[in-house]
Amino acid sequence: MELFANGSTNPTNPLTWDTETILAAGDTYVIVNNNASDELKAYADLLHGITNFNGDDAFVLYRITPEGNVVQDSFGQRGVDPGAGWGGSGDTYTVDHTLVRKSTVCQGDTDPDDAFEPALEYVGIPERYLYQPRQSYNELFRS
Ligand SMILES: [Ca+2]
Ligand SMILES: [Ca+2]
Repeated sequence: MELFANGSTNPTNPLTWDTETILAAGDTYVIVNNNASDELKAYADLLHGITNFNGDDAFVLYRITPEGNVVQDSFGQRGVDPGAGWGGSGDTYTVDHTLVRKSTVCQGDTDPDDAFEPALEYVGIPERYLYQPRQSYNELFRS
């Protein structure tokens, strides 16, 4: 997985899992920033700096094959600085919001270089759920 910060085409903070790392169907994998609160870290499968995201950065998830890296999913538009973030105002704005893939989306965005409109593939968690106590984290991450 690679992070493309602030419109860059050069990846930073790459994350590589062990060979044959497989996510079970229906499972989730939570990556939390090293500087997050202990409460949030408690939900992490992994602590990593690839989460240095503040709204205007792109992610690309690859499957590594002998023939090269194959894009499996992406978020944002690689090489494009959207200003503060993508999606304008509203719950799917990529700044200070939690976005969850729509249940109707059954495959990844395998073109990291085309235009990105988060509302097409994501549902935004309303801002009122930010900065809530543990109960809300449970609702968001474990339900
Ligand atoms: Ca950024
Ligand atoms: Ca795309």
